[in-house]
Amino acid sequence: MAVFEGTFTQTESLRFAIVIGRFNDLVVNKLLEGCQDCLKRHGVDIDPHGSQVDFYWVPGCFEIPLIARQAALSHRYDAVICLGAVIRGQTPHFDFVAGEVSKGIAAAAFQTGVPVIFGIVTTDTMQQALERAGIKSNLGWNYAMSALEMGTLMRQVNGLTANSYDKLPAAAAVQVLSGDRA
Ligand code: INI
Repeated sequence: MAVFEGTFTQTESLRFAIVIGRFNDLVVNKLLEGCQDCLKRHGVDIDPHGSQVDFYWVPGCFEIPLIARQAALSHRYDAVICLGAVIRGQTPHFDFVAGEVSKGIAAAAFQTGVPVIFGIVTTDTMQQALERAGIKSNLGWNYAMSALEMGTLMRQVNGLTANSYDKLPAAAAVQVLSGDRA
């Protein structure tokens, strides 16, 4: 038998999508900074014109799951990182937005077989959100770590090595990523 664990090394062939909800952009831009900093320090080229990270901007958290699912379905990414902030103090429909984005992100991962990281800060106040986005710690960093860990773990689970996606015929890659292949 074996132990499967994600790693934080050999990241040069990993590919990520980052889906970002603009709403509460003071918080969200700091989460993005933390996320990019972590990826970069682990050897990922975060240049949007490079080959490892694509960025998708959407209006708010409610829109994140749709784009995250489509990005995952494209089979271009090892993991999709969703970043957003839902703050209770500023909206009576906090529960709707927070509920939909969490359900939607979970569904996107299950439906596609691609890790989709829940990088959504949900707090009662703007102060609490800012504390989690850089004043005390920056959860954007943690979300990037989760993406590295899950992306590399998923390659192992699917029996793929560093550059295998590029070597697979497109149809086989689709089957692997959707979990159809034995
Ligand atoms: N979107 C957020 O990302 N965070 C919020 O706190 C928020 N509030 O407060 O309402 C929010 N609303 C916008 C929502 O995500 C959609 O973009 C909008 O309803 C259009 O569909």
